[in-house]
Amino acid sequence: MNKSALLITYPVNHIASEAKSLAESAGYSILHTVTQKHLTRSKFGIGKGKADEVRELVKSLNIEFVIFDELLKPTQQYNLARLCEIDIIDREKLILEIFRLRSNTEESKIQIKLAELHYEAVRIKEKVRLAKRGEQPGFFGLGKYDADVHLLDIRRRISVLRKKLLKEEKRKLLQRTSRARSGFPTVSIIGYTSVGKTTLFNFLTGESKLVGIELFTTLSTSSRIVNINGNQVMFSDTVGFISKLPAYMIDAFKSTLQELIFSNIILLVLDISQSYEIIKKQLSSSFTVLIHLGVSNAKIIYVFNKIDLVNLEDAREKCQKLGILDESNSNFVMVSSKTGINVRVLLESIRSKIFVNMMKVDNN
Ligand SMILES: Nc1nc2c(ncn2[C@@H]2O[C@H](COP(=O)(O)OP(=O)(O)OP(=O)(O)O)[C@@H](O)[C@H]2O)c(=O)[nH]1
Ligand SMILES: [Mg+2]
Repeated sequence: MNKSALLITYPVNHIASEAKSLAESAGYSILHTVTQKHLTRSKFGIGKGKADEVRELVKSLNIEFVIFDELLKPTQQYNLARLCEIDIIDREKLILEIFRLRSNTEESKIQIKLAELHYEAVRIKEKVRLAKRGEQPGFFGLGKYDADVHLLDIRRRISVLRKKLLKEEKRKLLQRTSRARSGFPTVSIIGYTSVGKTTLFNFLTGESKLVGIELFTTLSTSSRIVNINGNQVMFSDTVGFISKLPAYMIDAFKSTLQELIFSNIILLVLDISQSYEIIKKQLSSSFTVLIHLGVSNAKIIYVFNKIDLVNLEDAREKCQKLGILDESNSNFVMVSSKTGINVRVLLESIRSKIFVNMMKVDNN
């Protein structure tokens, strides 16, 4: 059974539709959407008048949750929750909920648990801070002593999980080292969630990994070896990106994403059937993560996927606007991972880029 929710988001189409997809991926049904230009006002995130309006809507539509498409400070979240008398799910919590639903490996389960504890710790620290100032006594029904004990417990759990994660990471590092020793060049498929990374991976490797219209279908990396004209190449499918992913969550998924640093080639996949604004935003989200990880631009091939859904003229125009269009450029390919259009061209770009990069290494 889906949980009924009211969505508070920005009055921008692509932002609102992403927020709606995120909410649906986490199992909510949006019964009503309220848009506001500013979602970072100090007391409730939105202004008092709007907050009162939301409170009335929640009552009259019998809504169970408010989804707030921004990162909220603990006090803002608390103030709005108290006003509306229901739970407020901010963007961070929403992403955490999806990740929890999807995590299916030991490593991703530990990572998500750590991220959740971090989220909780920040909120309890705020309770302690307010209690110390004599404000909000009994904040969320807890006294200062209870909050302190709870915080200690969370810190202890975080340290246990960090140790576990370190163990998992060491195991992965060993795997990676043995792979590196096997000497195969590696290609990582990355990009915004739902652009078709796994579909491309399946097409290239003959695998049948789960694909889906919902956001964050894939939550752990998988790798397979493919033969390109007699050359063995290792392909890895990865976790999708999203905008406004909190920095500590990028850290939590670092070991998954670390594959990227070791890759010879990065296929940065974009969905050409989306609007120019969306693609532009997705491109910059993906870049932020790559920069955070220290990946060099020379390794990137831009893959514009879902070309079967658009006409070529429109596709070219979008790429031109993005400043990426240069079809003689081997850094850029339009494909359909569903029908296989141009996948051969992509493979040839990969092969030649690996070769060129290897020559560069030899010459240095
Ligand atoms: N028409 C069309 N649909 C595609 C293409 N590639 C992927 N899709 C669809 O797009 C949706 C998302 O595909 P996935 O492969 O799961 O996307 P992903 O990038 O792996 O997504 P996450 O794992 O959530 O990050 C699915 O419904 C696919 O069937 C394509 O080339 N053409
Ligand atoms: Mg996937």
